[in-house]
Amino acid sequence: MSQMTMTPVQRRDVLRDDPLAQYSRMLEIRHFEELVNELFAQGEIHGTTHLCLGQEALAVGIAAELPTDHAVAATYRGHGVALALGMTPQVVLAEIMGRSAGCVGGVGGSMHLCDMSVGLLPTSAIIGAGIPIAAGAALAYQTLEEQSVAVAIFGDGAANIGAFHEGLNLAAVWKLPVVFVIDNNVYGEYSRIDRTTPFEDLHLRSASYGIPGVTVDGMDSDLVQDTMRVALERARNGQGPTLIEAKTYRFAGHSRADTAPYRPEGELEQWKKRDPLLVTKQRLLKKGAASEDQLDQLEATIKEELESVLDEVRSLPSPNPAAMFDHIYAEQVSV
Ligand SMILES: Cc1ncc(C[n+]2csc(CCOP(=O)(O)OP(=O)(O)O)c2C)c(N)n1
Ligand SMILES: [Mg+2]
Repeated sequence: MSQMTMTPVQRRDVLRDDPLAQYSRMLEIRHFEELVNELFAQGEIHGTTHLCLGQEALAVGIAAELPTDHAVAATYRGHGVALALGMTPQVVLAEIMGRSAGCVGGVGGSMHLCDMSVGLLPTSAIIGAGIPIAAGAALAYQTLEEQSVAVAIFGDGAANIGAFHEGLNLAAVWKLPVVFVIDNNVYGEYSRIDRTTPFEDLHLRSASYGIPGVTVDGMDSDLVQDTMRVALERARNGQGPTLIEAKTYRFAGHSRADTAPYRPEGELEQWKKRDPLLVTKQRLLKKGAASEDQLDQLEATIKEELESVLDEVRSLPSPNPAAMFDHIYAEQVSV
């Protein structure tokens, strides 16, 4: 059965112990992002978008280990996390293309994805905002004595913002069941990390909060999954938060108009040698899980399926302009 016709919860469950399903989801994310990139270039999508090309293994490694009743706070670079957690390409693309069948009715767009059936809290464009929100979700779990754990996924740039300190400090003091994941993709907007941050090994910051800090190769979904397992176990045992730093790399620019001319020569090429799709494909071949032909066929099928998703989404209606005033709450104060 194709993953694209499954429900979000099924799409999540299928990842757990199935390396081929995980590879397939990584391919889906890669080609989904490439499709979105093309649609922007053709003027079929408006606004902006932030692609996660090259960061597929982090999203899938986290999703493979996390049950659906655990909350995740992610960012505007969130298409991959949303698809990995289980949201369907149909619903995510409909949101990005401004169709009313999108996850928030087509009025939110690329940066505002959400599906509580798989634990995805609304993604946010405010840097670091997800950190205290995840700590808050964890406080709710702790107070209600639930077994769930909250996860905040955010960038290296976010590790320089006040909310990072506040969220980690409070979570550490109250031993909240939360995992903080820094997606260290080397860049914050148009600046390389060495221009904005005194050192690049951001997991070392955990020492300031008295919590474990670990680093993981974010290009390898298996290693990400293993690291998540340990952090989740700790959180469930009442031992509090863990700071995970995943070393990744942003293959595209910051947002759609950015061609990233500021990268040092050869840096992108160097990282591409460790493309997460390549890492996983080589492992699958080595294990004999599939032949090269089968993996190529899988990739071709996913591309075709995404093309039909696009046809389907193109035919869907846009929301009525009045829909932008739905779900907005105001309190009138009389004087
Ligand atoms: C509070 C806040 N300050 C500044 C910005 C502008 N801004 C948008 S993206 C970004 C860079 C964030 O970099 P990082 O956290 O590394 O995430 P990445 O884009 O690499 O995923 C900045 C500063 C913002 N959106 N919110
Ligand atoms: Mg970054």
